[in-house]
Amino acid sequence: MDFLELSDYVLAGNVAKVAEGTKWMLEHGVEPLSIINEGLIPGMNTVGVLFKKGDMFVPEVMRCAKAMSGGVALIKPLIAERDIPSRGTVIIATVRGDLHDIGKNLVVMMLESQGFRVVDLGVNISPEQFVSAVEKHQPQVIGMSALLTTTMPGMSETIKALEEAKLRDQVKIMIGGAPVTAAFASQIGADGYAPDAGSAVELCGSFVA
Ligand code: B1M
Repeated sequence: MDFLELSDYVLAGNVAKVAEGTKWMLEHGVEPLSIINEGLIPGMNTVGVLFKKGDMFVPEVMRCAKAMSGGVALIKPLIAERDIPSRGTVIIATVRGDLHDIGKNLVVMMLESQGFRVVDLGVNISPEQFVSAVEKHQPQVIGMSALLTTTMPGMSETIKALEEAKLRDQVKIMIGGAPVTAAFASQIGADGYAPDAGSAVELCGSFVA
């Protein structure tokens, strides 16, 4: 088993082989962080590229993310918190009145696999809940998802609530979801729009660079 093989198993979404390979490497003294950085993450990077190009679809991406998470779960207990490099904290949720979470969950998985700490508030999240979460977790980025045209106004209401709470300047705001556009993002004063999970990771990366 080598890093390339492990990375290929992530790309194939092979949950059992990723777990087996990760265990084998740990038993053979491979440094835990290297397994993540040189084996698991490169596989997920390729998944992100293929998904963005439309060469991979949601169920496959979910399976790859599950395979990767299985490997990470075996390694996490062996690494002290401080050794895990974090690129920053992202609070993410689907806005008030909206229960769609498949796309948002994909964004969460991709962000986590790329080294962000993600606080996922879930679905149907009000502006007030976003404000409390920002006060609590002090994130660098807030991500809002909406799949219904009727819930998109929840995004601008959340931005207004953050302004009123004097928290707007502390965070970058990313929005996404099928009916959302870049024009809407600039209209409501968000910092960016991501059309898919791969782009969301790129956008967050640019925010924290
Ligand atoms: Co609903 N639904 N739905 N639905 N649903 C849509 C969105 C709809 C377009 C279907 C249609 O009519 N053609 C329509 C919305 C119409 C509109 O407003 N324009 C609709 C409707 C009307 C409804 C209900 C009102 C139906 C009813 O009850 N009468 C109801 C509303 C419930 C509510 O939310 N209050 C409803 C319910 C549901 C289900 C519960 C059955 C289910 C959701 C299950 C779940 O999420 N757990 C559901 C589903 C599955 C869909 C469709 C079929 C698929 C959505 C999806 O998951 N796509 C959808 C039709 C469609 O989009 N073709 C539809 C796959 C997912 C990977 O894509 O979410 O776009 P997406 O995410 C992408 C990007 O958008 C982006 O990255 C993701 C990955 O690339 N992205 C972000 C998403 N969030 C992001 C956040 C970011 C960045 C990028 O930064 C923070």
